[in-house]
Parts: sequence; structure tokens; C-alpha cells
Amino acid sequence: MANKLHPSNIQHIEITDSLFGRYVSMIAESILPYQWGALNGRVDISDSDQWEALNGRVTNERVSSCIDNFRIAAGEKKGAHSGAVFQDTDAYKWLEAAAYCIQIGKAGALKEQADELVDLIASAQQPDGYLNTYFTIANPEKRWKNLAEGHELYCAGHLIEAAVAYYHATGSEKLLTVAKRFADLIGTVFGPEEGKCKGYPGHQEIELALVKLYRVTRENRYLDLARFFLSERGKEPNYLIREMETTKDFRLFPEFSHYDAEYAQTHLPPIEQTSAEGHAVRAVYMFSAMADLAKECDDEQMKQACKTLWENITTKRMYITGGIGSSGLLERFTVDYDLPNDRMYCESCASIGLMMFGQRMNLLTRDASYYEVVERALCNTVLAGISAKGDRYFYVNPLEVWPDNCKSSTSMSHVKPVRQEWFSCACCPPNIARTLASVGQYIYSEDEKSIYINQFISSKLHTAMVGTDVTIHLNSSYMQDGCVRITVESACAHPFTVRVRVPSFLKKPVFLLDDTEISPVIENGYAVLAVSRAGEQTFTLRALVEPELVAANDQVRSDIGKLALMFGPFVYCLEEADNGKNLANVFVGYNAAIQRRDSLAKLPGDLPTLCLDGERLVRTTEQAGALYAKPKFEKAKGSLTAVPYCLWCNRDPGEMLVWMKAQL
Ligand code: FUB
Ligand code: ZN
Repeated sequence: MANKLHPSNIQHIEITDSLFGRYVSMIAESILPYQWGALNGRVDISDSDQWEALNGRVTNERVSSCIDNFRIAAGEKKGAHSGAVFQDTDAYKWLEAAAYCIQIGKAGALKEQADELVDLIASAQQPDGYLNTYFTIANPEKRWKNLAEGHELYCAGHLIEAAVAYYHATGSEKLLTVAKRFADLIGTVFGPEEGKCKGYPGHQEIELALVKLYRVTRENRYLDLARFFLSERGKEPNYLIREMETTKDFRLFPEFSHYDAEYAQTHLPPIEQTSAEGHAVRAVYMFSAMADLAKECDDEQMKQACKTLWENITTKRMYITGGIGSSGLLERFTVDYDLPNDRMYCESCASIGLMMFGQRMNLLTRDASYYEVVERALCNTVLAGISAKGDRYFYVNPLEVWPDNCKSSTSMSHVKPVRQEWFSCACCPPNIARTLASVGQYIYSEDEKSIYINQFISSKLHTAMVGTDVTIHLNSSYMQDGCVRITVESACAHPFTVRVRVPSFLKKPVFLLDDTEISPVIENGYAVLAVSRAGEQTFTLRALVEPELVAANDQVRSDIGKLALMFGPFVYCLEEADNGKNLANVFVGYNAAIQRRDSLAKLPGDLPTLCLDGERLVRTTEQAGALYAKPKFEKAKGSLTAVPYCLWCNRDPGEMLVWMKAQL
């Protein structure tokens, strides 16, 4: 039976939430204008480079040339290509975010800029449909010759995603035509047919984009191409490894000198992979495409593989913040339970990819539990990736920061203690923008007879159910009083259901219809609320939502004997601004009473701060300054203030700590 569950149309969703609503309004008002300035070279990146720090790559760029590269490729300007080979995707993701703003009616002056960018991209397309500014300007004879590093298919994927979003937002086919021409060219180069290249992307992305293109065009060839790219991975001889060996004169990334099959998930065919390996963003983008294809093609084997991979990530390789990628070197997964807190990667893009994977798994299985993880990633790592003002970004999202040791030219240089203005590898900022601009897609989904509420983000949805206009008003105050109110207005009496995810942080949940308690059936983690009459009905979900201390599985060596503080889906942390220096000497009791205090002034949302008693361990040995001495300690009692991790580093910069030592 066809599974018609799909995310609701963001055009009909208005975000009113005090936390997310603030970011959504800022996207068009300030975030995208700021990012547009960055893409046009108006933000200095010389002090804030993540990529150089990470990969030892030294570039001379002081500003991004992203838009200029398109101008040069279009013949509007003379010059050389500058910046990362995949820099085109900064513009594509920016455009995708702008398209979502147009779709939700918040674009304002951005619409004109988006249209201009569409024209520019179209002008940069080559007569045969090819579109990539790096290869067009700098290396035209090397097209498709370096799939491992060249990112051509990755860039094509983001172009397609932007085109689909822009088409949905405006109805204009201009960019969609550009994307289709490029996808069709790719289809003449790659494929199972004799004479075509049997390669596949070194960075997955185009696979999920081709599924989006298929959904808009209903052209099977796009779905087939996505399947082809996935089915070639893991075959022997390994295409990417062989390519690396035979193209030694054309290296783009010095750090790939020991390129391994796991890095780009080519060690096994995707359906045989049982653990998340290699580069975290590549992995979750590929798993998202696998979940899409499992749904489109009703592929049970693919679905099982996705479930296994999801299970591996979320039960063994994910941080409490929904961050993934434990290794700073090469931004990758390592082994089960290896979750170091200060030198990990936890790239913002990787958590976005995890959200994408979780959303698709939910659409595939209708199981609400996938949204627990989507929520964890969104409410913690993804929000932490952007400043409250929207103009500074984290690429790496640590759970513990001691600013002094985040020193360049050391193994810590990838960890930045403060958000940065921009990066020469600027994948995260526009990725966060497109995610927040379309956050409605993570709140509601629908099939013919049900509206699913997946996140308690206050908002309004207009849709149609069984031929009837329906409006949902979702008012969520669970962080203040444990309540979520869902008012359903429907024009006539055709029965349908509203399915409400009951997250695990809501303890002892009780449902009321108007003022009467009801006992809805729980199916796949959703409370099934029947709407059987026209007019207005209000369902209230009341529960106990309390801050709580959490311990990690004792296989997580980094967290043994430590506690983290959570309140609802939000992880809390200690900051130097409230608690002073050397947070490493803080101890808390696992029964510590936790009190709610006022939210942080001027920061988004009404998330309370939390207060708890703790102790600082002080060495009181006679030779006070000695590096090592006979042990003698005292404990100093004191009160600690914890703030939501998603808002950390929006005040005076300093130390930060999620996992606190436990008093035992
Ligand atoms: O390689 C393209 C993007 O740059 C990746 O997704 C990020 O991890 C960053 O390395
Ligand atoms: Zn990124």
C-alpha cells in the first residue's frame, strides 16, 4: 500500500514560538542579508578560518568569492576561481533558504536578490548543461576526473535542492530547468549502461536531491540515477580508491593522502553497512537518501539497513546534544561509545543531516521515536550553531570548552571557543539558515486522514483533511507549565485524526478534550486524537516536565562518573560567565535539587536558567603552586547556574561545560 505520509507544506505554517519564531523572523530580516554580504566578499574571514585550522590547508582568501565565481563562470567578470572547490553550494543553500522565506511569505526584499542569483546561476551554466564554477573556470579538462575530491556531484545535489525549493516557492521553472539540464547531462555520463562511468559522488548529496527532483517531475530517470549512485558504492574494485591511485597529479585535499574506503562510506554496499563510518555529513546525507529510496521503491532491505544504521548512531555514536562525528581529524565517526567532549567534531551540518535522516525514517515507518532525535539535534547542536543575533556561527560544537587550549596549530585548533563571522569552508551557516527557514517541515506531517504533530514548536497550520479546511493552533508552554494546547478548527464533520507525538520527557501525560479527560490510543508513539465534528475543539496535553540529571552508558569512557543536566529536550551547560573559571573542578550530587530561574535576558525563547548546588574541589597542599604534590583537598560548596546549551556563548566568552563530575 502506498505510504502517502509527507511533511506539511511550509507555506501554510506560521511559526509563533518564542524561541524558533525569533530565528525564523531573523532569517529574512538579518541572517540571509548578512550571509549574502559574506558570499559577496563583504565579511573578513582571515581570523575565523575553520578549514585551514582543520586541514592544514593554507589559502590566501580574506573574503569569500562565492558569487564572484559565478560571475566569472558566466563571463560577466574576468578572474580566477577562488575558494573551496565546493563553494558554489554556499550560494545554493543560501538560495534554498531564501526560497523557503518566499514560500512562507517572509522574503521581503530577498525575493529580488534570489531572482538575480537564479539568473546568474543560469548564466553560469555551460551550453551542454554542465554547471560548476571551479571546474569551469579552473580545470575544465578535469570534469568528472576527481570524484573523490572534486565535489561536482555534491554541488549538483545542492543546486537541485535549491531549484526544487525555488520552484515550490515561486512556481518559476527557470532554475528547475537549469537543474534538470544538469541532471540529464549527469545521466549521460554516469549509469549502468555500457560505456557510461561507474563512478559515484565522493560526497553524497545528489542522491537525496535526485529523489526530490523525481518527486517534482515524476521522471523515473532521476530516481534510477539516485539508485545507481548508491548501488555502485562498495563494489570492488573500489572506484574512488582506484581513482585516487590513478590521478596522483591532481590532488585537491592534502589531508586525503591516506584516503580510505570507509571515509566516504564505500567499504561495503550501503545496504550491507551496519555502522556509521567515515565522514559524518557524507554518512547521514547518504542514509537520508537510502531512507527516501526505501520509501519510494518500497525496498524492505534498504529500510532494514537504515534502521540498523540509525540504531548504531543513536545508541552508540551520538552526543547528548545530537552531535555526531567524534574525530576532529577528517570530521568523522570513530568507534562505538567514543564520545570525547572537548576535541570532537559535532559539525552543525552533521546534526542537520541527522535531522534529515530522522525525518525520513519517520516518514518511512511512522514511528514517532525518530523525532526524539530530530528534536535533540535541532534544540541543541543546530541552534547552538548560530548566535542569537544570527551573524556568528559554530562549525564545530564542543560539549566542553577551555578557550585557552583551543590553540591554533595544535590538535585543538578546529575547536573555536567563540562563534565565527564566516569560514572559507562555509558549509554550516547557510545550512543552518535553510533548516531554520523550513523548520515547519519538522513540526507537521500529513497523510490522507491524519495530521501528525512531531514537535511542540508553537505554530499555526492550515491544511485540508478529507476535503475539509483545517486549522491547527499549537500552543506549547511545556517548559513553563507542562502544557501543550492544540486547537483544531475544521469546516465540516468528516472524521480525521490528529496524531500527537508524546516525547519521553513528558512524564505522566494526561489528555483533555476541552475540559474532559480522555484516554487516546497510543500508536507508534503518537496519541491518536479523533476529530469528528465541525467547529473548534481544544485538546490539552498536560504532563510533568522537570529538569533532570542524566548519566551516560558506562561504555562512554569520557562521561564516566559525570552528569549532564536536561530540561525537556534542552541540554543545559555551565558557563564561565555565571560560574567562574575552571569548570573542571565542579562536582554535583545526582540528587541535587534543581530550581528554575529567569530566562537569559535578551536571548530568544523563554527558556529558564537552572540553579543547583554543587561543590568545587580545591587542592590545599602546602606547595600551592606545585604542579604535582601530595594530595590534600577541600570542597567549597556553592551554587551553580546552568543555561540552555543552544544559547551558550551569547554573553561574555569563556569556559563551558556540559558533563559535570558527580559527587559520589
Ligand atoms: O565537503 C563539503 C563540506 O565541507 C562537508 O559536508 C563538511 O563536512 C565540510 O568539510
Ligand atoms: Zn558544515
